[in-house]
Amino acid sequence: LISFSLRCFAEFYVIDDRIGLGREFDGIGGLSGGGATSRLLINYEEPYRGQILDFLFKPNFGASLHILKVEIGGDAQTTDGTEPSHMHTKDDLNFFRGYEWWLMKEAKKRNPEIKLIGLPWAFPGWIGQGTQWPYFFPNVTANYVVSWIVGAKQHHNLDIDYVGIWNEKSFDAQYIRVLRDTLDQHNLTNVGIIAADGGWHIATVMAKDPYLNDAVEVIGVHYPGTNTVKDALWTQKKLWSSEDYSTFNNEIGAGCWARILNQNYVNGRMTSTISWNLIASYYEDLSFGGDGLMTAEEPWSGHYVVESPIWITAHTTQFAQPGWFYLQTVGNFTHGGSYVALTDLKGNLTIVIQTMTHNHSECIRPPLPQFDASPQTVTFQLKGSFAHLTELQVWYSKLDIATKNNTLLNKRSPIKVYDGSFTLKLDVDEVYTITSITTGHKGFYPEPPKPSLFPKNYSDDFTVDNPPFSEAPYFADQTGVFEYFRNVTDVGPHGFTLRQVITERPICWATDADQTISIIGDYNWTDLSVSCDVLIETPNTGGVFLAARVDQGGESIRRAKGVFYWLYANGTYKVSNDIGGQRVLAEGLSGTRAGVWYSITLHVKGYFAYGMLNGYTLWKNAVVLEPKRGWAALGALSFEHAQFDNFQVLVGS
Ligand code: 147
Repeated sequence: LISFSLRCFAEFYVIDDRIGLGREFDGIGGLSGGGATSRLLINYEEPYRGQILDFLFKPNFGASLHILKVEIGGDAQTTDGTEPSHMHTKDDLNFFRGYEWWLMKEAKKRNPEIKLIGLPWAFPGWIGQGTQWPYFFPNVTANYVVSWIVGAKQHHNLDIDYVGIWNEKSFDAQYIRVLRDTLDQHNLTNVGIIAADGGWHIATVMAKDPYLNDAVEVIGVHYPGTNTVKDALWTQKKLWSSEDYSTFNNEIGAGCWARILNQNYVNGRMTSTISWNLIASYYEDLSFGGDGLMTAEEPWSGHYVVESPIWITAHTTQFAQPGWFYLQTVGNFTHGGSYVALTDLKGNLTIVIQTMTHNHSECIRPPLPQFDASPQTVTFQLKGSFAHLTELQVWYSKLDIATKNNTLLNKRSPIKVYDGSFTLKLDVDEVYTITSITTGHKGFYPEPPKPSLFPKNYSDDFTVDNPPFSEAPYFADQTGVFEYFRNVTDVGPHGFTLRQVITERPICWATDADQTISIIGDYNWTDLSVSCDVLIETPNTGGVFLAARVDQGGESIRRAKGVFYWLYANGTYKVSNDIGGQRVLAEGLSGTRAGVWYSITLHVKGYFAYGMLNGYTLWKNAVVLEPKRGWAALGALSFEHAQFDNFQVLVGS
């Protein structure tokens, strides 16, 4: 009875700037990479590709992101694939690999103010000079990272704003200082260092090490659960959740995102939150499928989905910009939920409110302590610079998990403010933006094409003069890097090929396979025939493979099973059930060697497989009990050069 009667009255919340401001707002971002999370996006055709980019980056349209963070490719597996380095070897330098350059330029085209961040997950092997450690030669690593920033400007006119250390691995104070010095020596004094993309431990070290403290501009932590620690607050540095979210992008993902965007400041004083990932543009059966602000994983059909987290993002991004300030008057409501208030210091005010319930806003990590949220009436009293406001715009979302009948970024009639105050009846799982900003807009494009399966008859001869991207469509490298190659020594039919180019194990982030592999197609493929021309480049010890039913990729690529048809330079072949070649289904002589092109076909149907070499059956009746399904793939026995041409897959034949 008491609680019932209490709820009939509104709770009061004051919005006031006379007591001073809170921290400067640094923006909301998305992360491409860590790894290969935008792999399929580049292969979308226009106009769909441009539409997707508009939903991500165009101001006053969709997510309208303030920050784009990208992986500095390190040639190694970093969650959903490998991203190429700009320096595969120490004498190599190439700024036209992968898709992050393209993505950053597309983001800048739409929003010239967008901030750019680069962070390595992995490094090419030569960085460690045999040690497999990036801090052994701090100068080498710092020069490598700075060369990426210099090249971004030189070749793409991109100004990188921030750079990180080593994603979620240990940091090294000496390296961070060397990196700062190296940046300064290159006149990159404006590039800020974010450290260390892991836990809060760095804050404690910074408190004791003034040189480290000077070198670091932003303390960036991952998945902070909206909380901070004393040591971090004591540094007086900017605090960012530099990677967060990683939750499937349904209503619960949107609830997670709404809650942390608000409470990362309310509870943790973090002034930026960056979503892993920006867009789920990788085969969904790889690690963490669908954990992006929206989904675009079918370039062959053009189908994409603007998921609810896009509109949750817009609730903040379209109504407050980096450089605005949070007010000190932010907080949690009595009956669950929270609010932040921001101002541009020119009289504008934006209040963002979220009332997510516990079970509808759990993120992938960390565990969310239990809390209650229930309908409530709140009255805001505007004071100081905001006392004179008479009308505010209202944008509204409600995530209805049960019916999926969501309301997303709905413009409602403006609120009249009487005597500096207004009252809202809040239900649960809602987001409100109450603002003096009048430029908000819910962007719209006609429905994209319907979803469709990967083509059942697909081929690629890799013949592209001056390819705009280094990678062939739909191939998703899981260990090693496969690039278009102009084979100038071949005067015959193999002048244009696909080549595996990594010849040394990288300084890994995850556990790359000992073999190199690129997957393609549909995870549900069972019966198919896959053909390719292959060239082993390494005499005696080299080898290549073609595979079907590859059942794993991403961080578990080492454990991939499937049907692997190997040809070796030593004159033998093998059929194995695993990428490691341990479970042998068939083996024998093939007469194959390095430097000669061979045409091979792998045919799998039901429980049986056979293989052809140059048009003749080399082996047959290999028994395949498992796996039942998986991608097609090609690759090499180790980190070695190898080439592929005239790839073809025929499904169900
Ligand atoms: C992060 C990585 O930084 C991302 O590249 C991506 O893999 C993402 C997927 O959720 O996760 O790495 C983490 C892996 C494990 C934990 C936290 C972050 N963990 O167990 O707390």
